[in-house]
Amino acid sequence: MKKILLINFCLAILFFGITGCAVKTEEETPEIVRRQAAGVEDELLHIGLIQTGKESGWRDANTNDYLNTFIKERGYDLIYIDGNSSPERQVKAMQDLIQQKVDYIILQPIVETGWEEAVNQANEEGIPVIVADRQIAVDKEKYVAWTGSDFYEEGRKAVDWLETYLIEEGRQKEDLNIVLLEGNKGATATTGRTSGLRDGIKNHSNWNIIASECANFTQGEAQTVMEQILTKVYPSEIDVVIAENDNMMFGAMKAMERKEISFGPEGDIITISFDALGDAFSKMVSGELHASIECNPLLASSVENIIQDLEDGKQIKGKCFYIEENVYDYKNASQHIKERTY
Ligand code: GYE
Repeated sequence: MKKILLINFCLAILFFGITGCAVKTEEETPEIVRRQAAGVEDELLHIGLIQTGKESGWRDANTNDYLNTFIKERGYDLIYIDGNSSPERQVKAMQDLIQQKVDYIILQPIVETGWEEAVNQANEEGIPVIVADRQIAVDKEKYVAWTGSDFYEEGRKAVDWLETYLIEEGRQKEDLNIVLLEGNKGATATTGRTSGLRDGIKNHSNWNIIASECANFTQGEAQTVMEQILTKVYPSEIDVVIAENDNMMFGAMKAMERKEISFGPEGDIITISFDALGDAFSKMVSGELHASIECNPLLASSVENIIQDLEDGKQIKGKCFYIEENVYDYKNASQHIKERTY
C-alpha cells in the first residue's frame, strides 16, 4: 500500500526559524494531515535509508540494526543506500529516493551542510524525512524529527571521567599533555564531542592539547595520523590520547605499539575513546584502554516509533529524541562486556 502523506509542515516551514537539536526541546510538531494514497502497489511501507558509509564498527552495528528492524516480515521494504563517505553521493541518494516515491526517508548525514535543496524537494513531494545520528543544518520544520546522541555531553563525560581518574590517582596537579584524534569535519559527532572536550579541558589550566588532528573516524587513517604525530612529539611528552571513536583509538594503539610505547591502565599513556564497542570492552578488560564513552548505535527502534506514530496519524511530541548512554572504563568493563552485542 503506497501511503502518501501530505504534511502541513511544508506550510509551517514558513513560520518557524532555523534551530537544530542543540537544545533539548519539548515543543510539538505540527499536525500531520494524511491524504489518500495515489497508487496502491503492495502492503509494505517503502523506506529509503541513506547511510554515511562503513567507516567504523559503530556504523556496522547501526546499519545492521536498521537491516534487522525494517524487514519485509515486519511490513517494510528498506532501500539501503551506502553514502560511501561522500556527502555529494548522499544528496544524490536523496534525490533518487524522491524519484522512487518512497514513503519515508531516513537520513543519516555525513555532514550537516548541503541538505537544503534536497530536503526542500522531499517536502515538495510530501515525503517525510527523519534524521538520525548526526544532524542537518536546515530549518528544523523541514524534517519530522531527529534521533541520536548528545555528542557535546559525550565530550563532557570524557573530561569528567579523566578528572575523577586523576584525582583517584593523586595526579590532578600534574601538567597533562593531550593528543586528540577527531572525526570527519562538519559532522555533528565531531563538532559536539570536540567542543564538549575543549570546553571541559579549558577549565584546567594545567591541561594542554598538544596535537589535534582529523582522522575521519577510521582506524587506518588514525594509525597514519598517530604515526605522524609520533615523528614530531616525544612519547614521553604525551600523557593522554583521546580519540573521538574506538576505531581511531585502535589505529592509534597500533601506531604506539609499533614504537613500543606503552599505553592503557597497564601502561604510561591514558587512553579514552567513544562508542564503547565490544572490541573496546575487550581492550578495557585487557588493560589497554582506560575508558570508552558510550554512543548507542541502535537507533532503528526510535526511528520506527516515529514512523509508526506518523502512520497512526499521531502528533510527534518533540523534535529531538536523545538516546540514553553510559560511561564504561577498565574497572567496570568486565561486568558489562557480555551485554554488548556489537
Ligand atoms: O561515533 C563513529 C562513527 O556519528 C555517532 O560516526 C556517529 C559516529 C561514531 O563512524 O564511530
